[in-house]
Amino acid sequence: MPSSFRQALKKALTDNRADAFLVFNQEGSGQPITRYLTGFTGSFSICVVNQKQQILLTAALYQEQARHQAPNWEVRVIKDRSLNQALSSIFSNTKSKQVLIDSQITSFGQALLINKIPRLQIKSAPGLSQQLRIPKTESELRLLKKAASISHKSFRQLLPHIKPGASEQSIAARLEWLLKENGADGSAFSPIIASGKNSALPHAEPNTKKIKSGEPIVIDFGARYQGYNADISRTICLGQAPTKIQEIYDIVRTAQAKGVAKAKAGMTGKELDSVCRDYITAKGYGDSFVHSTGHGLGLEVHELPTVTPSNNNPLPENSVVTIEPGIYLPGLGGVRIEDAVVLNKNGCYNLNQRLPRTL
Ligand SMILES: [Mn+2]
Repeated sequence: MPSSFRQALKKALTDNRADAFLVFNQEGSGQPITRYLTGFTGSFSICVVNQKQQILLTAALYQEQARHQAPNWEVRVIKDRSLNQALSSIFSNTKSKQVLIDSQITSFGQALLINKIPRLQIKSAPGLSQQLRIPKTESELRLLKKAASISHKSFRQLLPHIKPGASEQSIAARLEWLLKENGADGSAFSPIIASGKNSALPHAEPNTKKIKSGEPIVIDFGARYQGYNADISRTICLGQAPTKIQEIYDIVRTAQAKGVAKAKAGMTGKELDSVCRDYITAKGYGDSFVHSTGHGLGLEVHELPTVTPSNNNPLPENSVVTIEPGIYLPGLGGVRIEDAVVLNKNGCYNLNQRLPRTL
């Protein structure tokens, strides 16, 4: 756990008048924060952090892995799968304890389990585990850069295989294979290969449709490397693009470049969103830009901070956000261009600068 994070967590405990922070990692939502805190990558654990101790509870099958990956944590094995007993043993003294959880990643069942333990009281800090991870450390940035470079290489190798007659699905499959072949843990998410009319759906799922010449193809993909994700979109076209597609392409391309040029730490999410949105609106396509400009990127593909019209908070230094305006014309097609940038006081560093943006 980075020392900056430990300090922020201790402050959160004090601010919330809580004795301990508790994270359930059970098939999903608590995994990124567990990995961040401890290094443990398994799919079942509970972390308990208080001002003095850090305890990692896990199942017997994970004990070796947990001791290896989380050497600074006191690893305890949950016997007989009794979570209740395991938690009770940690909070065994008679004094009542205030336990801080992040309600966005704690299930109702998990909260009930805490509730069943006498003397434990729940305090909730929704989103805390993402908020504390917003500023990225040097080593996190290195992993994000590596995820980006694997993605770039894979995209370049994919291009010769995007030809008329190839199905969206087969291109998606090849891309996932390339990412792994080039050293990724895997795909950050199922790649979007959306051609023709499908490209007008921002979150289209690749299907058996075959690619044709003269269609826009939105490719949204990324590698995951040591847990850290890339998230990149490019729009390409085989042969001559129709006039309308070329027109919206140029608008999105300019809006995206403006966003990257203006992005810096200290501006609010709303301000950065408006850089792209106002330009697209001025060009007459405001209603066709149907999503937010961007989102945080790290151990999760979508995390805080958000680049949305509703985020009035300043974007912190060393936060990583995507800038991904798009225009979608139902029945015709869509265009999206997406890079992820690291924000600093004077501007930003574009993690995906090296991947060309041409239709
Ligand atoms: Mn994205």
